[in-house]
Amino acid sequence: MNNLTACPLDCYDACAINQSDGKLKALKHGHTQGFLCPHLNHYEKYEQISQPRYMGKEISLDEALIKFKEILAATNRDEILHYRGFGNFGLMQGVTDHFFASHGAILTDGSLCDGAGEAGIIAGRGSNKNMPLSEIAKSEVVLFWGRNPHVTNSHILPLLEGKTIIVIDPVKTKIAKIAELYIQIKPHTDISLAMLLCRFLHIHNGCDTEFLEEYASEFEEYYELTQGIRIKATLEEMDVTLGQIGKILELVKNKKVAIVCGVGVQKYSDGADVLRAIDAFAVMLGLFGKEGCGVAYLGNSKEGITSPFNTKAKRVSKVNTEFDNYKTVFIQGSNPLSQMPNSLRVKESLSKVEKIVYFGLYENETSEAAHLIIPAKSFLHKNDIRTSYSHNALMKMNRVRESDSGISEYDLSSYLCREFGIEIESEEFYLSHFASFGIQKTDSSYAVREREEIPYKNGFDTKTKEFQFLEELDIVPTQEDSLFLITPKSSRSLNSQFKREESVYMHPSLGFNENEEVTISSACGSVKLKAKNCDDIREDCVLIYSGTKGVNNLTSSKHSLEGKNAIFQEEKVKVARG
Ligand SMILES: Nc1nc2c(c(=O)[nH]1)N[C@H]1C(S)=C(S)[C@@H](COP(=O)(O)OP(=O)(O)OC[C@H]3O[C@@H](n4cnc5c(=O)[nH]c(N)nc54)[C@H](O)[C@@H]3O)O[C@H]1N2
Ligand SMILES: Nc1nc2c(c(=O)[nH]1)N[C@H]1C(S)=C(S)[C@@H](COP(=O)(O)OP(=O)(O)OC[C@H]3O[C@@H](n4cnc5c(=O)[nH]c(N)nc54)[C@H](O)[C@@H]3O)O[C@H]1N2
Ligand code: SF4
Ligand SMILES: [Mo]
Repeated sequence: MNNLTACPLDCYDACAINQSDGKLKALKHGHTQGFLCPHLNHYEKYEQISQPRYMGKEISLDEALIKFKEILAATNRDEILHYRGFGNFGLMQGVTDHFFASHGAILTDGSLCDGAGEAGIIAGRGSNKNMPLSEIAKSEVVLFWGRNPHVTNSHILPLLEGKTIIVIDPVKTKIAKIAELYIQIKPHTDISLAMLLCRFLHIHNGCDTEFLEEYASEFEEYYELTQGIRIKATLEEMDVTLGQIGKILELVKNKKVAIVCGVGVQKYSDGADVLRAIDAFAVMLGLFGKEGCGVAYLGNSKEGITSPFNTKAKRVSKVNTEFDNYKTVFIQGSNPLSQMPNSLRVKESLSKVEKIVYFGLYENETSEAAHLIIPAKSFLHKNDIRTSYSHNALMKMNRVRESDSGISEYDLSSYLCREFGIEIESEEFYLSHFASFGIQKTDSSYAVREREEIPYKNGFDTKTKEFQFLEELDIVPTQEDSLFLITPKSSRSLNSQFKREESVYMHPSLGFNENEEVTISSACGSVKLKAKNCDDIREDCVLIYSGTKGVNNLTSSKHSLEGKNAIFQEEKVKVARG
């Protein structure tokens, strides 16, 4: 058995793993440097579902498969919905799409994650090619803008040694505490800051005009647009000083700069414009196409890879899915009852579905609501291959353990294809299809062949090869009398997997006692949680981590204006005792 695999989780780092002496270990070389993270160090302690169930009763896997077939056979094809999340990032997860698309079922599109930011990046650059970790390693200044590396991206930390760190985040994260400059910005005001940075950069003749004339010739028009911002009122609105803006400009001047953005800045209706405005600042500095420079976000993990599966299907959005339009809903690699916005709506809508089939690893709100539960095999027990949204490796995920329980995505799809007369290739065929996009590197690892370490060297991917700036100033005002909801990632969980948080975190000045029960409410719903005091949070914010039960009672299922994304931080909230 080959002992090499990779962590399957939806995480920037996508770590290579070696099984030795029955333990999961990180590779000594490469970005892991011998370390995984708590999720993977304790991976096998989290209890997985081992036995299929139908209507609450345990059944055998064969019985579960027959039951599933019968359910599908008894449902009109266009009344079947396949809802798939990213519980596992292996490319073979998509093989179920092949069956459901070929069968004539409905699939999903849209995103609960990075879609708004991605739409803004594509509007500006024409594509979403990422600045990989290996390039961030070469930069002199790293500006973390709405990303929390100690929690979500810990393998970037060793690369930061000796670099100047700047952090822009409403929460004083660990990286903020060690930064040269930390700006505790008011949430949802980053677009104004990005535009003001461009304006002052231009005023101080700090723009890379040679670069701009070639690749972003409309920069003067953009500068004019930034002049529409009222400086004093906007500084107040953002809770940022002129001194801080000056300091950022001083620190990035003539340096190799990586602007490392996360999903935090774009959980809003105008999330696309936020990333586009941050990109514009990077463009003004001439940071694209140069070593150690650029903007790192969540790149397109499938860049350079084509799908071997049939994926042609009618699709509905993942954000506001009307489950009750379907008789059968098949949920894979996802816990929508916790992780989709507007949980009360989701609950109501799912409660009207005749048959919910849950295909996953763990018990959660969604498995509880499901009629048929089919346990998946974990990554240790199946073959797969993965790519990443933050580096360019193509990683084989070899089966490193044997297990009798659960079924792999391929085996489930192959069973269904056989039963319904749909053609499907062998598992090896698909694995070698994906492997064929790899190119071996000197250290014997593989990278995706088509990806460049330094993208946009010869201009952008827009029609004109030039960066397309925002043309209108469209800043969304917020309600004044309530608190911002910040809902970021927790170090203990991966969204709703592993150890989930149970509290709401607030600044002590809000006056709640430690562990006192409070009700947090928004226009969409409410949730009761234990209060925890924390000095690192602004007084105008409450923080509830992703994965906390009930957090999405508060969030709206409206879409971002661009990118068909969820907007988890748009709704403001109130907190009351009891
Ligand atoms: N431990 C752990 N790791 C994870 C995950 C997990 O659940 N747990 N989830 C994985 C997934 S699915 C993803 S998408 C990635 C996301 O990883 P990150 O991109 O790091 O995402 P978040 O933690 O949501 O938000 C990052 C930071 O944005 C800040 N922020 C919030 N609102 C604003 C704002 O208006 N302006 C600015 N400037 N900052 C703001 C938050 O305070 C937070 O510190 O992490 C992955 N890795
Ligand atoms: N309030 C709030 N809500 C959020 C977010 C937030 O920051 N705040 N973040 C959003 C983001 S960025 C994301 S990406 C989504 C994530 O939302 P989901 O995609 O629902 O992610 P998880 O909660 O991690 O659930 C993943 C599920 O995948 C299953 N699974 C794991 N491995 C496998 C496998 O190999 N095969 C199969 N079949 N199943 C498997 C597990 O049982 C687990 O229940 O949540 C979004 N929701
Ligand atoms: S850091 Fe991310 S990719 Fe690496 S082991 Fe942990 S969860 Fe997996
Ligand atoms: Mo995500």
